Amino acid sequence: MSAKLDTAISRRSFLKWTGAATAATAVGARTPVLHALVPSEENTASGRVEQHFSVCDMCLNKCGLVARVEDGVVTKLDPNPKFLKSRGMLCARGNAGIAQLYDPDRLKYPLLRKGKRGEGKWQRLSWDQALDYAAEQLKAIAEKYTRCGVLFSPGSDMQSTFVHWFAEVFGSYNVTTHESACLLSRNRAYLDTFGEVPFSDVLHTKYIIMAGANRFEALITPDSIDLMTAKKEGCKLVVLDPRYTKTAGLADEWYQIRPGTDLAFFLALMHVIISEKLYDADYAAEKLFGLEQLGEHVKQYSPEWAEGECQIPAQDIRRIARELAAAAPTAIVYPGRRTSDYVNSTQIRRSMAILNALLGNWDRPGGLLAARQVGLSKPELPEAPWYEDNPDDRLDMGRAHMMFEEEGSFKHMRDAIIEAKPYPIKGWFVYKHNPLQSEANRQRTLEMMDKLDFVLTVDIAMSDTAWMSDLVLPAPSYLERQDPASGLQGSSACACVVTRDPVVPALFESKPVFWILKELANRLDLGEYFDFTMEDYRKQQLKKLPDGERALKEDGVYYNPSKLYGVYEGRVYKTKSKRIELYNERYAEMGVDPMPVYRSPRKVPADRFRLVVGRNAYFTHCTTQNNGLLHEFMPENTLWINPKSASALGIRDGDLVEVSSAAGKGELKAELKNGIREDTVYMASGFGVLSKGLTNIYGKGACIAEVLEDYSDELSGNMAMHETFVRVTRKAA
Ligand SMILES: Nc1nc2c(c(=O)[nH]1)N[C@H]1C(S)=C(S)[C@@H](COP(=O)(O)OP(=O)(O)OC[C@H]3O[C@@H](n4cnc5c(=O)[nH]c(N)nc54)[C@H](O)[C@@H]3O)O[C@H]1N2
Ligand SMILES: Nc1nc2c(c(=O)[nH]1)N[C@H]1C(S)=C(S)[C@@H](COP(=O)(O)OP(=O)(O)OC[C@H]3O[C@@H](n4cnc5c(=O)[nH]c(N)nc54)[C@H](O)[C@@H]3O)O[C@H]1N2
Ligand code: SF4
Ligand SMILES: [Mo]
Repeated sequence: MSAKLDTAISRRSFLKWTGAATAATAVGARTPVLHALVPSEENTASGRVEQHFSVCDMCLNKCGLVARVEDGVVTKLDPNPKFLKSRGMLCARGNAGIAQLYDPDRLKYPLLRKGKRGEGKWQRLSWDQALDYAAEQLKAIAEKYTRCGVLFSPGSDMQSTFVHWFAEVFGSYNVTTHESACLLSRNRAYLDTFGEVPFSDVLHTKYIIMAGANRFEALITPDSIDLMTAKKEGCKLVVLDPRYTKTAGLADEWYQIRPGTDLAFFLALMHVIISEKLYDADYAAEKLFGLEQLGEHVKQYSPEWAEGECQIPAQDIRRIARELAAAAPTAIVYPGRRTSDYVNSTQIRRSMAILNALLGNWDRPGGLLAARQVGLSKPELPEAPWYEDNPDDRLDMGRAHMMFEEEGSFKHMRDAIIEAKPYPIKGWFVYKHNPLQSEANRQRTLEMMDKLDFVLTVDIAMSDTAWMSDLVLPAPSYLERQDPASGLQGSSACACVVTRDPVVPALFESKPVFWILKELANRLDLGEYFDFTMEDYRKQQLKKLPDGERALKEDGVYYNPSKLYGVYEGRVYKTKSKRIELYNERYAEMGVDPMPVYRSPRKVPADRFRLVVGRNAYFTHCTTQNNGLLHEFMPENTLWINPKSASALGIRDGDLVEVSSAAGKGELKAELKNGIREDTVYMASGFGVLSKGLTNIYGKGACIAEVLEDYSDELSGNMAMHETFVRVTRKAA
């Protein structure tokens, strides 16, 4: 049977559901508030009302929630008041989780591609047929090529750990995740300075410099909420961003920095702090490695010099350096998260890490803090059968200086697959990840897919990556599935453990990836490696937390009241020198700058603009644009352009424009914004989709991944998303 994407629940019947739900909510609203705190069941005029704890999965933050279920339908999601990390909040996207669960565009049963990739012709399969087919394909690739001939790409999720485990059991080293488009350069920088990746005690700080991050739109809990509270308590916020973001709007000072020059600013701050001896000399002598070298190194980087690079006045740089040092150690140069920006992003972030180190903003209230263990145990699994004997290394090995072995780099992996060097990869297992929208240079990803015999995507919706796959398997949403426990260590709120149980049964024929992997393992004679249930797994995870199960059941969260400050007292750092490294000897040995050296970014040609990326508070990456509730906030994306630059090109607000680069082009409406630099343009991601299965947004806006060129950070291999120059031309009014 060949069928177009079927929609078993039409939009009309979906509305009927929501209508019923609204009526039921009105009755349920009389339920005492206390019921929101404890999962309970009761009978109301409309029928059964239940409350279930769960954890939001509309983005990475995992905010605790209580789901109201009436007559088997989820009618409302509320914050779990006992979940401190999100400070009693569910954001707009968290509230819109119901529209993800009941999205008429959801994938409903396994689909096999018929016709060419992207043609949109699908055959419905039974699960047995789909799994037999997938197992056959994976086996054929392993036999014809090697077990490393399959690439695995798990997205950010509590079940992703099983995809990693499956890759290991199957015998492939080739795993890439979203991380090389996200935070690896920050991680690299902090690991190579402090020996670990810290988090920020925003709530208690007195001074924050936020550069290349946007916490009032790119939400990280509790930082986003704590930033607002800290500001009310007198914390000063200095923001560096070429765009006037919501964070810039609420800052005490905003500098519209020349993109790619943050390093000049931070080196100049260090120049002032060291030359004026504004740091704590005793602390430095005890904890830091390489202060003398750093002092020599930053002599060349005066505020007057920096002004010429970053366009921030020298007198402001001097003043900010003094203010920051006066507030230290109750101060933070905010590490940020998505740092996949420039070819030297690791060194930019390292300059920020070094500045925090110099001022001692570490392991004390209001500074950077070490991550804490929450006491989860790693379940014991049998030894993977092929892994150690595998003759091959990761395919992307050696393509960047300091890639993370478990993550590699999507950009370099893609290049290596296209070149088929040093060996071919022919299969791709994608779970909850959408590289056709989230990785720069969409054409290049399509080129990579052309080299593959078999692409399998497990998703909740027909993402672009699913649309271009050979086999598409439907997954349940977070409100329908059971997940392992997950430790949230990196939060100043409290280190805690969360988990998920189904709030409602899985809709349609959707199946969790854990079940899919177990079934595939059985078909590949690897069943013994997946011979455990989710309950077994979770029990093992919680075995050293005697109160864990009870707390998760009764409160929806388990807290481990561990030490927050002074964690490193009497401890050595996990660096080569065993101290906090301003100067990195390992870098020097590898021929990498041991302290960040400034090199001016490429100049934007007069007839072009630098394209920058960034978030807004109602979308998560490229996932929620099609959400029935959220897409109304932004039905299509626009190109932010400064009115002066637009006028020079004859572009008026709302005109259709073409944006083009060496990678590709797109057409979208121009939006004139005073708050963006004249040499910079911006557009939101997740539009210009290939997939006709995303019915709210198909045909709307342009795809930024199509236009972004694929530069990468020299050290971490992270995609560098702010290095692309584009032409903008007017198409029509
Ligand atoms: N609402 C929402 N929240 C989210 C997410 C989401 O998708 N939606 N995603 C989550 C994830 S996975 C992540 S990684 C984080 C990301 O969190 P952030 O890193 O805070 O998010 P971005 O929006 O990428 O912010 C980067 C900012 O850097 C600016 N910028 C560009 N070039 C330069 C430059 O040269 N110098 C300086 N100083 N600034 C520059 C951009 O204009 C942009 O505003 O957000 C998390 N929270
Ligand atoms: N232009 C541009 N590109 C970027 C960024 C940017 O700011 N601008 N940010 C970068 C960053 S920081 C990140 S973290 C990455 C994120 O990149 P991705 O991980 O690729 O992005 P998501 O939008 O989170 O993709 C998640 C996919 O999972 C699916 N999904 C959602 N819920 C479920 C579920 O419960 N089960 C299953 N199986 N699937 C589900 C969605 O439909 C979607 O297809 O993007 C990076 N790329
Ligand atoms: S920040 Fe919003 S979308 Fe993300 S987990 Fe929390 S409530 Fe959900
Ligand atoms: Mo991210």
